[in-house]
Amino acid sequence: MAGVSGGDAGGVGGCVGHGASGGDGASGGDGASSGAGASSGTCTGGAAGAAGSGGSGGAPQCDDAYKRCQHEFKYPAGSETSVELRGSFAADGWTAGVPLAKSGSEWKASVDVPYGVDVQYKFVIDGTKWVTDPTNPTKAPDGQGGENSVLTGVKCTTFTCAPPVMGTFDWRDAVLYFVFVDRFLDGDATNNGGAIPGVDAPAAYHGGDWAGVRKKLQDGYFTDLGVNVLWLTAPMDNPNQAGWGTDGHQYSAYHGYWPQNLDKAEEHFGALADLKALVSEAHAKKIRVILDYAMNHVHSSSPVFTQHPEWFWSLDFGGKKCVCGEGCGWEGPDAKRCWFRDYLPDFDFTKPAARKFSIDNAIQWVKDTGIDGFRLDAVKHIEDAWVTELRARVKSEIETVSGEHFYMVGETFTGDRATIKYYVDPNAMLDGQFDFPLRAKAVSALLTRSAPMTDLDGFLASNEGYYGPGIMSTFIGNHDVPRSIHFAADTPVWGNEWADGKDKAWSNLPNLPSGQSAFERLANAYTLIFTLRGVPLLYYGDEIGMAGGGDPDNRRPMQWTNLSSGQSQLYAHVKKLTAIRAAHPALRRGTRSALSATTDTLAYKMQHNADAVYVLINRGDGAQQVGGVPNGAFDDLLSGAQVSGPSVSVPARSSRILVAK
Ligand SMILES: [Ca+2]
Ligand SMILES: [Ca+2]
Ligand SMILES: [Ca+2]
Repeated sequence: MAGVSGGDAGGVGGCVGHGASGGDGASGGDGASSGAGASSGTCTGGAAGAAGSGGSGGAPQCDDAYKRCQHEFKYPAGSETSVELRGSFAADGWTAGVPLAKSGSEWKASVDVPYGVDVQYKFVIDGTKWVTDPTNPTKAPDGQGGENSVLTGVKCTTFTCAPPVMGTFDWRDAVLYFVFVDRFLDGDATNNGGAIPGVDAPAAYHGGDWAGVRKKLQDGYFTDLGVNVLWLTAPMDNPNQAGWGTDGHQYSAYHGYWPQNLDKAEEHFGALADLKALVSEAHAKKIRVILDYAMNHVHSSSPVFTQHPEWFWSLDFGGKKCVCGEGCGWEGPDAKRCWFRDYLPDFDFTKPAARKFSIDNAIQWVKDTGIDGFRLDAVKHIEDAWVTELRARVKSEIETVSGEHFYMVGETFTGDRATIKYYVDPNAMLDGQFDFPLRAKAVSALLTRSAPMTDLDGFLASNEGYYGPGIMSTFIGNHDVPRSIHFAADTPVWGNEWADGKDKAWSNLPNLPSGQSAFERLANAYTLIFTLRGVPLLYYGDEIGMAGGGDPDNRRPMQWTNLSSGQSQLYAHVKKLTAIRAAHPALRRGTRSALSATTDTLAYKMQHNADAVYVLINRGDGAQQVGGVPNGAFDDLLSGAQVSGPSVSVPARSSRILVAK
């Protein structure tokens, strides 16, 4: 939630306040959302998330259980036409094999295997005949009267980190779509309620609801787009009253970040049964659902605040009003106790009873709805024990029943990677967080063109492995920053990638760019995040480059019709990217290696086991030769063109995703 502008309460937006355009986020009314709190100073410069903060560049760090070593499997070549490896090297390794490639007198494949753990395996010859490894004498019973070959625990000093996998879904395969429920689709006009006095239209409820989301599921919108996880705004009941944002405007609770009755569903979105029906509909289509959960605070009208004021930090703090960014700082020692707005009491989770109440509520939402994960708001504004206790209870009460890993992704709105990384620990805290530093680098290199692509190249090298076994969520836009398309305009509406857009939130609102070029630049940014590891996030409407300034203008009603040609072209590009990503494990689970970078171009290779994919991006306004590609012939999965390395022409403002012919 970022709080940025309005009303979200919190907002805060990360870096925004510093260096960038002002306003910390709090401006808005969400209050909650943002949470972030600007991390001072860290976001403004190019260095901000760069290699600097926190650590050692690209070398990954993780516990042995998450380490993976590369091991080359070989099979002596004979008259067979194919050899495939099957085994316990991966969770799905017995069903999804790795093909070996013939090289002289041997078949070979380099495969990631778990660190220090024995791997049982067989080769499948010509697609039908299962045999042990003739070059490896170590064997074990296969439980079916035969034997498997055994690779004895491989250890290595150069390793990658892989997240834990449980159940039927590997979260590295997720493509996330953020449905801002109130602004998506009105599927049931009977729940729209009346106007709230004092609130202007951009900050009022717009009628969107869970029935509307369900209808789009039924219509196949998400399936067509290639999305397999939905993130829905917070479901808890919020009050029907106005609250002042820091921008001098009154807001409603359309964003869901002012929890009042924590165990009730927000009536503007529907009944609990509607949310359950939505989740069931999604699951039937192999789409997971995660809910936004705002745990930092409640609304002052909430019964829990009335009944248990001792579970909340007092607003009065040494004679000052401890509102974040006002009497108290968004950062520093007061960051966990400050109130996002003076009507949003802040839980004191140093109190075990308060923690238990809140975590009980979060767990109950999971049990009541069958959701698959949480997006957790403003994590750096709450006490760590809340996160660690939630993870422990998710393991014991949810995962033991579902048999599926419950994904938790946090929001810490900052350019400081060390702060973000602090919470990333799939075993004890969060699976991942939103990669704000990567977003900043992508925007400055690909959209505003204020930094050279070599800068992005260096950042990517330092970012790889930085979060260990974490599954970060990569993104270009969200509900706390101006719509991405405006950074991509021929003359960017905002030149600073951390701009919060509050100068164009209520007036002087930006229009949809004409022509194709802005959409082509945004398409390039999507090529980047859909060809890197992580969970790529699409903020609703960004798949068609919707217009919008700062909060709340970045939350306009979803545009369902009358797309411009630029919008249609962008949508088609995103669809291709999700399909290419689904077809190539290298893009979801692979290791990246840099191929070349210039001011306007970037090229890298993604490889996972036998799957190798080459990504070439040209942000320039003319065609460029992109080097570093191997010799040979390639198919471009985006355009269908056939090209040859080592130097490939890439048209203006476009990208190529190549596989060897
Ligand atoms: Ca409605
Ligand atoms: Ca309500
Ligand atoms: Ca707090």
